[in-house]
Amino acid sequence: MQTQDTHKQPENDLNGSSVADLKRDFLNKLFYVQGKFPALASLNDYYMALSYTVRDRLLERWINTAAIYTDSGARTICYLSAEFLMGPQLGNNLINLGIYDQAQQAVEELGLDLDALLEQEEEPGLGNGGLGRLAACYLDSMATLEIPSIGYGIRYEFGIFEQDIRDGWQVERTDKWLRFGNPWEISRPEWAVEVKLGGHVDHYTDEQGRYRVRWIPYEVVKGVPYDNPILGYKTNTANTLRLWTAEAPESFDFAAFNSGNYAGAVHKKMVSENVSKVLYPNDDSDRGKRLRLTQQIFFVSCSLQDTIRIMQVQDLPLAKFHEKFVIQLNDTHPAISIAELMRLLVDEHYMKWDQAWAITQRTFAYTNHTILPEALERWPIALFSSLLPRHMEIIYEINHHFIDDVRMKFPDDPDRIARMSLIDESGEKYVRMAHLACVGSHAINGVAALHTELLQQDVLSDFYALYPHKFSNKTNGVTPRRFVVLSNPRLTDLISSKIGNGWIKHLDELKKLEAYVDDIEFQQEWQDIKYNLKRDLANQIVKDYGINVDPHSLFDIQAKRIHEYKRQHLNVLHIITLYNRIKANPDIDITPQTFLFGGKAAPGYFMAKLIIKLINSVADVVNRDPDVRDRIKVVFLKDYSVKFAQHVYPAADLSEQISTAGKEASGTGNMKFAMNGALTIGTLDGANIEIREEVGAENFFLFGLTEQEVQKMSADGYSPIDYYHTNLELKLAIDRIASGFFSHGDPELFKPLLHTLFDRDPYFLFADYQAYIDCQHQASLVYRDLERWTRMSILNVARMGKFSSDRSIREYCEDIWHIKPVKVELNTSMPDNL
Ligand code: GFP
Repeated sequence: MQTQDTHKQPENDLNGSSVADLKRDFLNKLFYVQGKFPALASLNDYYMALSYTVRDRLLERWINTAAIYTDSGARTICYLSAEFLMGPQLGNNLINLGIYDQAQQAVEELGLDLDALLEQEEEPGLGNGGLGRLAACYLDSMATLEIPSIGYGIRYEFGIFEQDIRDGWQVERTDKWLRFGNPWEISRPEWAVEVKLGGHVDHYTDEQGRYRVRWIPYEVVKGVPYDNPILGYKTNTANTLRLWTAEAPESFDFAAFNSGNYAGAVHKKMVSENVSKVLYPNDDSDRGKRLRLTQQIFFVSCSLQDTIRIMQVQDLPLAKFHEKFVIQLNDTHPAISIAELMRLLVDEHYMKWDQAWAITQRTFAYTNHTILPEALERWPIALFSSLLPRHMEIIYEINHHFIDDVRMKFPDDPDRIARMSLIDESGEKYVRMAHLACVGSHAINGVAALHTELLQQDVLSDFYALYPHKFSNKTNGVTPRRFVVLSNPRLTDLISSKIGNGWIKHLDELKKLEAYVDDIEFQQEWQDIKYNLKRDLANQIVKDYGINVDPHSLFDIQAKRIHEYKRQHLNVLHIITLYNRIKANPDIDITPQTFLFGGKAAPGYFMAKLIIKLINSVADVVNRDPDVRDRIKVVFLKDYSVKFAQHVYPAADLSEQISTAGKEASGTGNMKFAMNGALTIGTLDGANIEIREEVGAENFFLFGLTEQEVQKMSADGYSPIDYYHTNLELKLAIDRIASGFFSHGDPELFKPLLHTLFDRDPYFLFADYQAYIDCQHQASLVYRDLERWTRMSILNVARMGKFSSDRSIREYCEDIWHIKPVKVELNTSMPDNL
């Protein structure tokens, strides 16, 4: 139960938010929107009725925010992202509106359970992982900080697949998140735009003798916007997330129908709608390249046309585009916008190239999220030219000017020019999207200090040499509203009872908790909360998997996308090592430990899928072996999602952040776990480094090679097999897998995984193995001293202030966007007449 104090209802409400008001409106929505009466109503009807009740209260703020932004012509940040992993909306909106308690009471008085209604929500899984969830956290912070912003993305009909586990393997199922409707969105067909694809380009002189360019497309797709309100916490600001759906300009071809071609009559509709049909999985870069590039130009073009429409509505000249808008590119997926804005300004609005280019560069800013070479997007020239012939010309032109600049600054350096060119000509020709993003933006940032340093020194070092002033670091953050207040109300209430609730908006205030770190009573309450959360998760696990786990055991959790660089298989090697120790000495004294995994593997990423199979195979053996006597348990939590994550972060004791140093750009799960009182076992990678700096080295379980050591080892010639031959426990663990012990005697099953480890071990598992085992051992010993562990846990939470996404957004506002908050008053009420 949330405290009244934490979630006080805001003033000036048009729609009352008393329990009686909410009950009345709820029944009203059930009747007049869902068209149901209680005897026929399903749980989903009740969820919809409550959502519409809440949405009315959002709309009032949304309309007022839009009115003020329109009147003031406020400078606005457009956050362009191919992914927004929003998570369920109802609970978050109740928290941000400050009516959680009233809603809970209202539905209880009607004989319903709020938790059951919250569970009913299908979450919009419009993202793969960290990148999309970061975008969602940033929207929350921008609204909370009263920053005028629009999120632009794609309304995928099918989001990230639902994950099932069959015989230990991942099986993907279509995510039909829209099947029962989405009460939060409002479609705006009147603002639909058209996007051209394919065809050819005409260069000609018009009647007045002016040089003009005309793109004659092969096809046109219509983009229809769906708006979602993004309410800030305890503020009147409600910004917009505008997601585009693809439609055919004409959905039915009468001529084809009349000639008896019934399939042909709807063919175009089908082809067009495919554009926003499905979210592409990460790490699956070879699939559907053409469709993926189409998705990118589709949402980018729709969004930029929309910004121009807004300029027109507000009567602003296009010459001031960069003053009105700053556009943040969330990785390279929207980087094509640089060429598209040029096209719109030059071809469609007849602006001179130089002026358009100056506006473009001043408008865009680019965030890089990875240095993994396979994730740096590039498009084959042939594909690019056939889909976007005009953009290809524009990119050549940009490149031409750019290369002149490089030549001027670095004369006689053809290698540098080849390295930096927007076109990769080393073999088959490609367009390099990261290069386009760097050239066309005025700011470039990484997402944690180490990552930015690596960008500057390595991946983008040539660009850093050319434009040092463009680079800065913006360490990621996460919203404490969703990931503490909503996910962990018990901890929220305990914290607020001691230090007030200012921390929810000013996370630095958590520091005040340090005064209670030695308070025995407070420690006890802290432990009780953690225990109860673990027990709740344990109950869920027994219900879902029939596996009993002991809430007293150390809950060790690794929850994130499955990837070799994230090293879930290193975690497995530790589990097997513990198992081997028990088998060798059944009475060995070990700390009972529960290992939980969650995460999806990209459907085309075989090795990641094999890792899931390995986890489940080891779980099968370990969980059943009577010698283990329940001292270790392993569970793979299927279909990890934002909704489920909200139950997982609060229940963790130990958070696994064990990527190979230098590979994880930042990580944000590491922050969510630590904010909920988990201690981290991790490498010096991404934001782990900064988390450790903040919480103190003594409150963090550090192990493993540093990034520089990894580099050196790689340069000197790393030989994983030597580790295998010299480390007995490692050998034993690997041999167990190789012998078929975990695969019903089949020695072939895990061979591809083992082969990679023996052969190259590109992520240095063998090199880090012993340090990880030792560090795990140390953590398990500390866990036995509950008071010490609790102190560390409290200090972790108390020192997490830096990792609020509010801090990240403030930095973006000050250093890159130059945007100030705009206060929204609730002045505009429903008109009496027109
Ligand atoms: C990527 C990076 C992470 C980073 C997020 C957000 O995540 O290290 O924290 O972006 O910046 F890999 P994924 O989208 O790849 O999960």
